[in-house]
Amino acid sequence: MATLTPPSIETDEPASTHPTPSAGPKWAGALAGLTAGGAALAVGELAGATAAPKPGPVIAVSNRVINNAPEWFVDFGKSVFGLNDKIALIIGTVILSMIFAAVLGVLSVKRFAIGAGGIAAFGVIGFLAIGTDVQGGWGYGLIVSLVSVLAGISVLGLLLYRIPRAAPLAATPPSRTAPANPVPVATPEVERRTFLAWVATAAASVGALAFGARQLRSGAAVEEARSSVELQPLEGSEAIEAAVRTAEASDVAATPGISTVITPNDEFYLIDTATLTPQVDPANWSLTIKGMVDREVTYTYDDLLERSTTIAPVTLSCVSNSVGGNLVGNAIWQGVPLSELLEEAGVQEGGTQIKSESVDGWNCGFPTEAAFDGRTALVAVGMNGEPLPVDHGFPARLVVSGLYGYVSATKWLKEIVVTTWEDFDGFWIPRGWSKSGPVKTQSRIDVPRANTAIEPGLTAIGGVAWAPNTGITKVEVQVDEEPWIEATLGESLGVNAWRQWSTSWDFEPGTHRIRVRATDATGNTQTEVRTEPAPDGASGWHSIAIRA
Ligand SMILES: Nc1nc2c(c(=O)[nH]1)N[C@H]1C(S)=C(S)[C@@H](COP(=O)(O)O)O[C@H]1N2
Ligand SMILES: [Mo]
Repeated sequence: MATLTPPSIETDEPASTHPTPSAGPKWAGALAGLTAGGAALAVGELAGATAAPKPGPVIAVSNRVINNAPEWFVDFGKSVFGLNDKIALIIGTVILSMIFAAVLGVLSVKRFAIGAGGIAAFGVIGFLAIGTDVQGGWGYGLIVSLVSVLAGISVLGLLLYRIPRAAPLAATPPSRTAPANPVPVATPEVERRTFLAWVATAAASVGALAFGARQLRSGAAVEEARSSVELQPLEGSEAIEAAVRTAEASDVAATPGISTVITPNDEFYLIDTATLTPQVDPANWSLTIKGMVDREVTYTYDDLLERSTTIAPVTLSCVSNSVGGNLVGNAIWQGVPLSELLEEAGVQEGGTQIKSESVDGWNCGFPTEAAFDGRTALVAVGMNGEPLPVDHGFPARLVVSGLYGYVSATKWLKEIVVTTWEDFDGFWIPRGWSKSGPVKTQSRIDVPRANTAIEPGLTAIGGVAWAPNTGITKVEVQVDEEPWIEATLGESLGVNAWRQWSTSWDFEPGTHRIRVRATDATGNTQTEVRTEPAPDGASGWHSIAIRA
């Protein structure tokens, strides 16, 4: 009787290339397991790092072990790794986990459930360790373990799905008469390469995640160190605070929408080349002054904190700020005068340039003169009464009034080198920016906002103007082609700080142009000639259009 059973398949290979009991060499299983284990750990650590200082799975497990292990075990760890016991234990935990994961991977080639179950068991250990940790917690532990287990099982499944076959296709004797197989069949070599490519991709992602986790964690640690810093209470600060209060209480400051006298730290513009904000632990940081000096000097963070008795409002501006732009801010900086530190090092004859470098290798330079000509030039540790925010250069940065940031304001400062003007060009100089970077006098209209509609009638016009080192003495405003009118200036915080200005105008219905120009204390009025920011800062009058 004819049978309905399909014709038997003549190869011992299944039609699909999915993992089957017989498929996959041990080495491939081990690799899949290792990668999956790595993924589980990295994802768990990343999830944990977002809640730092709560411990991630590795630390939590290490803590459990260190709290419960016999002494001989801890000693063994120390003798093997020659490191402190905690680090040895962390490394040990990771290595043990990896061995376990590799074994699981080998077993999973036969039965995926073994691998999945093993990773889940792993997760339970992590969960218990985090749950019982003094800094951990059960809810947090559950989330971290769940995402970690999910990541591990997914990666294991993904890789096992692509595992190369253990037995080459040639196990089926080639038939001489059969036509060439029309379906392209992956050769073992191709399969092996594909699998390795998947492993490599997954491993690279694991590396990136682990790096991200480490970065997040060190960020949290540095933020913690920063929040425990106490700046010197200063006598001079009271006078400045009083001046700020007066300025903020003035009619000009009351103009709705005008920039504040002091730019709050979290609103202060941010510019740097760092892809990852440097996380500098002040305990392991110091500032060295070297180069053309009589003696090399080094200062710890505490040295600088103790000596940071100078406080000054300084408007910092980026050379890339276009006319009317917002890459400018006014803060009160607290620090040590650069001249003091340079004098201790003893600048030698001919040392005409102050080069400074950050922990992440960015650098810049300005004339030595700027440190000694009486302007505010600080190694700053404080910004608006707080330790420097991490983004703004914690633990220390340079602030030099009257110079754009790109030639002077090194954040995460590490080193100051006295050199000659000719011998060194800062980071931005070969990239098309001028070697000298004095700040150009500028003024900006904050309100009304450009390209908005206002009610016809009497309307406040206001903004800020700055001419660091010189000070602003006059701001004028022009509406359409009407005569220029002089604005009222806000209270001055000193020559280095921007100054608010305001006036008002009775607008007829229709579109209008408003322009502003400032005059500094030397009598120079801003040039009308518009230039681009490159190479040495934008010039020209800020001009806006509005509709009444
Ligand atoms: N380490 C480092 N410091 C740096 C920079 C940088 O890229 N790296 N950029 C400079 C530039 S161009 C400017 S305008 C100021 C900006 O400082 P802020 O981000 O605190 O506003 O920092 C300066 N200091
Ligand atoms: Mo800048």
